[in-house]
Amino acid sequence: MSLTVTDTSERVTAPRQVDTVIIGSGFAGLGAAIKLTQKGKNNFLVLERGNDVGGTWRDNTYPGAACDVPSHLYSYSFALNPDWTRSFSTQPEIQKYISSVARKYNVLDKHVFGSDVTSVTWDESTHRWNIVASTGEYTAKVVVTAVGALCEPNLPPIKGIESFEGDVFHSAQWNHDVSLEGKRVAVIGTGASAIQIVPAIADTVSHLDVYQRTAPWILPRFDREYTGLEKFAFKRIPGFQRLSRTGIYAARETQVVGLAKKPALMRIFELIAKQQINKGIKDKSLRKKVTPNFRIGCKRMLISNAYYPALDRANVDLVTDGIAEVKANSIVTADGTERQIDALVVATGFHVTDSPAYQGIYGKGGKTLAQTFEEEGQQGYKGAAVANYPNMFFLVGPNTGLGHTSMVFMIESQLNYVIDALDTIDKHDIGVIEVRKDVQDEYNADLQDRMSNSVWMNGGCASWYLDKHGNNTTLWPDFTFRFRAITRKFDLAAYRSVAESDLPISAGNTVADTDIEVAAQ
Ligand code: N01
Repeated sequence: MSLTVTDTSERVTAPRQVDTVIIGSGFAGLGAAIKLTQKGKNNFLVLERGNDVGGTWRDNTYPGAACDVPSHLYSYSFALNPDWTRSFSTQPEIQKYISSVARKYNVLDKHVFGSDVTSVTWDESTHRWNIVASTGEYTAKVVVTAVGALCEPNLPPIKGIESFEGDVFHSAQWNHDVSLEGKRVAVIGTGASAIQIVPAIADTVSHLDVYQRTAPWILPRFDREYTGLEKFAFKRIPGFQRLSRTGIYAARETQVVGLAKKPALMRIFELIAKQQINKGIKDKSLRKKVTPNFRIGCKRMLISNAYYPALDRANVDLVTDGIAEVKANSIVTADGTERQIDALVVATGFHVTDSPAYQGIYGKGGKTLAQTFEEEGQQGYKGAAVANYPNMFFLVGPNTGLGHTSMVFMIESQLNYVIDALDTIDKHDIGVIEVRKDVQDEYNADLQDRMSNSVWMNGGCASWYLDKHGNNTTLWPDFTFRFRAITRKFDLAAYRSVAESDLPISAGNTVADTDIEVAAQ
């Protein structure tokens, strides 16, 4: 469910000039809008391609969609919600929460909804970013990109998939106009989305084929409704909710020891997950098929109590032979078996290390962020800045992802950093600021060094955590409180900057071929 918000879409003719443009309004972009407003930095806009806030939680409306981090932690620290109905909230409740926060903090009028950003180009003569969106053109001194890692659906290049004549949709673009009742359905993928979809539709469809390429590790989901007494305590007993949040945070943080430092310790989780398999599945050959062959944690650990029992149903088949071809009404696997279907759900994840969003960001010298990441790997500094992309800050940038706890914690850490950066820019009248490449390189060398003992690098799996260079450029390889510590304050010394008044031409002039060499601090 998404709350209706005022549609502030507008079409502008001349470029609209603002201090800051935020792209995207999920947890990160919305958080940035709130923090900027609280700081009195009101000359900003949020360009959001959807018609509501919420980002991935607005888009992922598939049956069974829910968070695998408890909501008392998966929420803003400055907007705790005592009314969560259960420990692991469902998508509608999370979306309702995000919408209510946007209203409470009065930032909806800063949003330009329906604003699909097609290019963001650094103008070396004006020292501003030129932004082209479906709602018009904008210029900004600073751009904060908050597009998220899970926003561009990955459609698999499976032979013949375009010739399928039934209903077909990606998990993040669920078509609610299509009823799956009584239909023969196939789900491709067995990741976090698929294992929520499968049990949610298994008793509605007539038959379900689940196409598994790699078996995931699945742990129990300790989900339950909160009692009236608990909800009363969350609301009325001072500190109770924050204490509960801290307890969840601390318990989850212990996983970092196994994930990032001593993968052998993860065996204990494998034992628990194997019990889960035995509990949920009677058929021994099926148990074997769903048992992963890599160390738990190498790919994201999933949680579900309903997935294995769903696979064990008479009307559900797990198909482990690779898909050779999709035909008009069927899927053919490598062994030649053809299975008839009426509808196809593609739960194959997202473009994470190769997001199309990077193709439209043109930095110094006209190089796209996609090109930079292609050549150098997806590297940044503290997940917030990338050399050659001046006056641009990233939320949920490189190496800020997590496999064990709340992304909102990381987002709030980054918000501290970016808002402090904007304060620093104002305080020192900085016109252009850019992270130093040597500092960025040193930061990444240290990051990959710390990553080297982790389960993600040694767990024996292929995952979207790694880029094509074999580096893990998505995850933070340490305790999250360490990330909080390094992002508490903006570190100007890591950047080159030049004062607005020292720029060769003042912003707003458009003299061609003026190349700014950003002066060393
Ligand atoms: O995507 P995934 P997702 N042919 O990339 C398979 C978050 N999330 O949408 O493992 C056949 O995890 C692929 O197989 P393999 C969470 O961060 C959170 O499920 O690559 N199969 C895999 O099984 C999560 O990590 C929640 O071999 C193909 C699946 O598709 C992220 O979103 C809920 C294929 C993709 O799994 C993404 O999850 C849901 C092909 N060509 C999601 N290509 C919460 O609860 C891919 N696959 C918070």
